[in-house]
Amino acid sequence: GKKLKELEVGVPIVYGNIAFWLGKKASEFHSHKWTVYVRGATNEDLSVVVKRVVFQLHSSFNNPTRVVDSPPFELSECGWGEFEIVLTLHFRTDVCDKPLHLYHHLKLYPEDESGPLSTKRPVVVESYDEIVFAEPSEAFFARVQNH
Ligand code: SLL
Repeated sequence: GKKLKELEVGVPIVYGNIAFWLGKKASEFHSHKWTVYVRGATNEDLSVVVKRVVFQLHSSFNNPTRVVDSPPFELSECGWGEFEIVLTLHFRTDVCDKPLHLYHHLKLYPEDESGPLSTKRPVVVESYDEIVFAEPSEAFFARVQNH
């Protein structure tokens, strides 16, 4: 399709994790419940650009490659350890053919200064970024404008 050569579209995103310690319900291998996610930084609907997010987990999980095909683009699990998660964003056909890899270090354990462990105070770690699409297709540009 036709491209709009002079333009670019920037999509602000936030990605990261929230983790709760399970307290009395904690067991050796399931001490925390966590969710890893990517979303629009000001809560815009990411499905305007993203069609699929693949979360690559540590090999100690069953089926460590998790595919999410609709928003919210997030994944929840129980575990005990921290590791790097690769989030691969696949874009809608008229947006971009090339997938984008984001790297997030899952954090479960709070820093020492933050006081005693609590099931009520989650650990949250987030990164902000902007995905910039140069020379957007007309169809894509029309869609973001109408959104
Ligand atoms: C570590 N390098 O040694 C890391 C690996 C792996 C965490 C952490 C699996 C949970 C389950 C899980 O939490 N793996 O077995 O269901 O700290």
